[in-house]
Amino acid sequence: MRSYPTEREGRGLRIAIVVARFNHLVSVRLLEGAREALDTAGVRPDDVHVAWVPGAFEVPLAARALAKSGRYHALVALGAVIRGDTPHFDYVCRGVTDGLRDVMQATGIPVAFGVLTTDDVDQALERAGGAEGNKGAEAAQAALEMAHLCAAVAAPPAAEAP
Ligand code: INI
Repeated sequence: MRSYPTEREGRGLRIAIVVARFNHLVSVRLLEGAREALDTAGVRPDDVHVAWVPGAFEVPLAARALAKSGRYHALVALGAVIRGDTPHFDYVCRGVTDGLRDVMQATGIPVAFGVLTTDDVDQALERAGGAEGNKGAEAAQAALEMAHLCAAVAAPPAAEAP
């Protein structure tokens, strides 16, 4: 059995981040986690492009445009959807999850999912640099790994293919 190597090196990769402004206090922490993780992995700051959108519901449309541009090896989607008293939460969650899945499937560009869906703001902050880590950083690392995997599957020289 041969496995594709797990690779999270950032040098030479160009990454787009789409971040929802809604629940801004949480979003900026997710963005900082993602930025730090990409920097640590070796992605050049000039190769990290950030697109702000109003809320999580708008994230898939911006992600689609960025993915279709052909400029990026992978995308990172960030935001926080926090449960309220109405079913609105469910519709926004479904919109962003289904939408991002569709973007990946339509374009073949990896989209890492760093959109929090929580019951309250404390749960969100715990996952945005608090006790539960930073899901923005985790999403950034997932984006790098998937960029390498997709590149390896698409174009391995025959002798090196698993
Ligand atoms: N958008 C979020 O990103 N998080 C939320 O918690 C949220 N809530 O709760 O309403 C939210 N709503 C806005 C939505 O994403 C759109 O921006 C808006 O409906 C305009 O299309």
